[in-house]
Amino acid sequence: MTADALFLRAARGEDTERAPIWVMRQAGRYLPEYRVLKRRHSFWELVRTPELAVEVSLQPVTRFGLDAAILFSDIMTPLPPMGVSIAFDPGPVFAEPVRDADAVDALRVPEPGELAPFVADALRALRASSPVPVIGFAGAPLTLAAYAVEGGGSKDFAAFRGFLRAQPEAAKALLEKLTEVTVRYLRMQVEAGAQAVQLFDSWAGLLDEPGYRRFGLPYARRVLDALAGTGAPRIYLAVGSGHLYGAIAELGADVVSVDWRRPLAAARRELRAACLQGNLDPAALLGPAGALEREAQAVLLSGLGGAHIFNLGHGILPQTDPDAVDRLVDVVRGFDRRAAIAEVAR
Ligand code: 1CP
Repeated sequence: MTADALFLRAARGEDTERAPIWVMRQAGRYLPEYRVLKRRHSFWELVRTPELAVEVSLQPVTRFGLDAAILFSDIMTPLPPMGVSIAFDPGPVFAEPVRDADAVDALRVPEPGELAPFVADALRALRASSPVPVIGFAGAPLTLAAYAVEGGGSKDFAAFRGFLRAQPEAAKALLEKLTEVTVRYLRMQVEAGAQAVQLFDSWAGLLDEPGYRRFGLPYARRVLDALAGTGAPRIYLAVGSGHLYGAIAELGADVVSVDWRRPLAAARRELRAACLQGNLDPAALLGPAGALEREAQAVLLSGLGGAHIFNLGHGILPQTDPDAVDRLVDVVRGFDRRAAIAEVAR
């Protein structure tokens, strides 16, 4: 894979001739070939066996001809080495939520070599076999803390939001440990071959701006700063976070992922990021072909003001028909950004 691959050029801020495309959660339950493997292996088995993780990572790249491969893993992967036990059903379920200062004290901050060595092995193998650039990823400290305190997924993370108020010192101690682990984990991924990294702050949008500035931004910024010297572009994603764009602009991410609630052209002014990623509503893949094409074209047009990586605004839905992804890839590949800019200028 050469350094001038389309995805990496866009991620570094270049206004490319066409928008590269990859899809969040591109490997997973909507793909029949994934479901075949899932009948024989548990989720953790797929993640912890490098040959299987590589096979799953490449499934969507091979099928659709996408412009980047993301390692098949989960944002929870670095947490068991810290001393917590997590099952998947299908989302993460913690054996014991982290709810007080003693539980935070008990968490270990493992050395890089103890942190998921199977991830480093999988990334080396993926880098060697992938025809396109390889993306590594981690959960942002705030989002990992939300799961750890809540004990799993939730619509509103009420226990976590209560914890931030009732035990702010314990919350900060937890965020400190998660920040250190995330820095080590992402550095390890870049050393193993990840050519870009995405920091998933999926639940940052639950907080108001003062809350985000206190419990989200400083920790995410430390993670991104620690990766700045590696040369791997750093992508930041926070869903439903339009009210935080003023703060997110201060993060210094190379790429900001935008969801469908905000048009890319408006987000570009507010975020001042060199490159935007997004932002098709994943539900567009559930509708008729004509509507999908129109919505995708609107995203492509809205992205013309600078570097753009085409993606969904959030993860692909499990009920998506893979043929719809094929149609989407055709639309994005067929869209000549230079010609479109000339057209708009006329
Ligand atoms: O096979 C199955 O049934 C398990 C479903 C599944 C899959 C396919 C989970 C459980 N995780 C994954 C893979 C995964 N998770 C990837 C794969 C790489 C890719 O192809 O994109 C990635 C990047 C993630 C990251 C992840 N896990 C996030 C951040 C992204 C986002 O959607 O905001 C989050 C929040 C998780 C937690 C998680 N893991 C799994 C589920 C179902 C969830 C959501 C739980 C919840 O909040 O309810």
